[in-house]
Amino acid sequence: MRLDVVTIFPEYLEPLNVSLVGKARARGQLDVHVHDLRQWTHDRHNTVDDTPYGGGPGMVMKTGPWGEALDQTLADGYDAGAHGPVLVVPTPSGRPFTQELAVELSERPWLIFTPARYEGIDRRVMDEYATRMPVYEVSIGDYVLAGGEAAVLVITEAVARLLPGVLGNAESHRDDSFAPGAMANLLEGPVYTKPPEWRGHAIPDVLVSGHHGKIARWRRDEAFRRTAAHRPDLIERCDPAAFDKKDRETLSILGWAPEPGGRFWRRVEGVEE
Ligand code: 6GU
Repeated sequence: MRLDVVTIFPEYLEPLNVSLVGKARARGQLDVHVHDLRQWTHDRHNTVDDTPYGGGPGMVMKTGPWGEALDQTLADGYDAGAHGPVLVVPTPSGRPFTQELAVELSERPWLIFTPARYEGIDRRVMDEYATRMPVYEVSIGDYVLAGGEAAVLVITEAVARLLPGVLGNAESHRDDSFAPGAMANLLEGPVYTKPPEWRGHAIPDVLVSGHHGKIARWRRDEAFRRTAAHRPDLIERCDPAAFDKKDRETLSILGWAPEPGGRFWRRVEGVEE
């Protein structure tokens, strides 16, 4: 996979040399190119922003530098044999970045990121490139960052670990929270390693019982417990038909019951946590 990032803070992308993404680069699984947007400015002050039409606070990133940057990034990539580019525009007003979108992006051969500072990029830049390639405007959560660079790091890490051969163990995705499959929509429960007792805290006995069925059941119950506590919205989205008898029992103990006639679960009032 080829990744291009155009930014006014190339040094912000240094973490792409570290850990999983850094190793994927070193192994040639990821071909990363970080570009300084200011190289496509032509004035003495390397200006990339200007005041917004219609007034209001803050500044807007200008069309000119982005247009030249993206034209050249596309031309260089195509020359190097890349194909099928997708433009990924990090913005708090984008669609939510989810595991599903990470999977979709991991299946593309070439991602071009345009992290913005200030109030964002002149709309016409996205409109122009949308005529040439898919454009994904993406938000990584319901909070506002000072710029999109940290979001590029987040998205890149989520995507890179899904590329074939990047994670050591191909099984490692299977139980991810948010992975499709049996545990879909459940968060992962707690994990433990040696020693069996630490500062008076013992590990749950079931984990050393050698009984794989009981261990799987315990893990699933813990996943329900954690999901109910941290992400009740995920429980509400579940189809009760997807649950077995013990799942229903566990949920009922946690204070959840099927909506009469509906497909959603709802919290029952008056049940203790
Ligand atoms: Cl992608 N960018 C910025 N600036 N803020 C955000 C975001 C992105 N996602 C959530 N907040």
